[in-house]
Amino acid sequence: MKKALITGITGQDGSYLAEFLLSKGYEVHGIIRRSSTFNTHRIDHIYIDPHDPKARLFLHYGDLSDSGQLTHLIYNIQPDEIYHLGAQSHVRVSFDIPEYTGDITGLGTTRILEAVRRSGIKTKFYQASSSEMFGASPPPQNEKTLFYPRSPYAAAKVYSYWMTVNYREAYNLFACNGILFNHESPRRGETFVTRKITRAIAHILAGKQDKLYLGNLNAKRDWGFAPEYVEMMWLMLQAEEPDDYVVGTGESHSVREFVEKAFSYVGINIQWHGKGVEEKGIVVSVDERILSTIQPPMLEKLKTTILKPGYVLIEIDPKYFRPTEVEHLQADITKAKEKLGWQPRTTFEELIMIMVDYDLKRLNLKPVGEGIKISQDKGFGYTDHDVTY
Ligand code: NDP
Ligand code: GDR
Repeated sequence: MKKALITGITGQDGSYLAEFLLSKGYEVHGIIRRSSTFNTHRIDHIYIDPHDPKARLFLHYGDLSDSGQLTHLIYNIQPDEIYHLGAQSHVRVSFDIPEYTGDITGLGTTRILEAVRRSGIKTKFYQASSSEMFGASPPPQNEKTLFYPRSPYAAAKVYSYWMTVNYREAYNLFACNGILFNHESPRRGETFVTRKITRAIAHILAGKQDKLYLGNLNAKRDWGFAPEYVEMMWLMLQAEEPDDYVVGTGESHSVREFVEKAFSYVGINIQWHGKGVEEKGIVVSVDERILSTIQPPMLEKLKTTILKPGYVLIEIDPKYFRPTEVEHLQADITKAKEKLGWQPRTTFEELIMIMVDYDLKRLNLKPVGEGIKISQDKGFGYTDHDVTY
């Protein structure tokens, strides 16, 4: 049985990757942080008591700032593959805590690489590199595009990228960088823009929120579906030779488009008025479709308050602007397609439907339905867990 070690197992990608590796027959070890509140909700459904002989998922306390424990774990577990996904992963937050971000997102990678080298074990290593490293370099971006980081987060990821390349060249380590463009899912952290929007829609329809405040609506991203991207992480470590790959969809859309499509999926049509920080998203019409998702008493209330033409539903709050922004990311995935035969299978529109439906279900609202059907057809192992945590 192959053994994998995942840092960041409690995050969006870590949870999908753990599921995927368990389905491939792996024994999976994950590093979790001590927290005063539970932080394992994304993996609770796959965890079984380690005393059970069937257990194949094991969790260990550790932190990317603590090299002693990282070395101890790597030496004792002796994983065949290490997936290093742990990071302070929020770009906006990295401007507030640049030093911490450098320590965890940057130096954390070196701590793992050194732990591998010093423990002398034979393992393969995956580094969660990011399209943010391309920053101001114009699209489309591929493996040869110049890095031009625009945040402390991106600078830390560039450092980690090159440390990974260096350990490959200096010590012959089987080490790969997956340069992943934005990927989302019902498990996406709630402060990233896609999930913030889909979650707000559910809260608005449940009568728990009456406005959505956003930052830069013009930024363009290449948004894909996270469960497909973790398969690519695994594929990279199964290749003959270690290499670096760009992973994305090849399509790019603005935050504005995401907002419009997500709201129109539940029947709320938005039009934009004004410019810059004065811009507002105003309800222009509400389709019949919305009637099916909300219970009558709430529907009547919302119809007289926020679900009526002219209501200002979206406003700009400059606190969500970044001191330096990444305006346009769009992947050129030629290499991933040609060398590893990987390609994305979920469209932008499908991704939005999936995320909105799961957020509606979470608040006990009736999902529109297409998103749930698409995710089930894709067989990505959605369980009740995805709507109850
Ligand atoms: P998340 O933010 O959802 O997860 C981050 C994980 O890192 C969590 O498990 C978190 O633990 C853990 N972590 C944070 N700080 C530490 C620390 N000091 N010590 C140990 N673990 C820590 O990120 P995603 O799943 O979205 O992304 C996974 C990786 O891929 C990250 O490195 C991210 O930067 C990178 N990436 C993500 C992309 C995306 O679009 N999602 C695109 C490209 C790269 P806890 O749960 O306790 O907070
Ligand atoms: P990003 O994701 O910075 O690309 O990093 P995020 O969803 O935070 O931002 C995407 C774009 O949306 C704009 N935006 C807002 N963003 C947030 N979070 N909140 C808002 O209210 C808002 N309004 C507009 C942002 O300015 C930005 O342009 C993600 C993370 O997962 C990284 O870890 C990963 O490396 C990259 O994707 C690829």
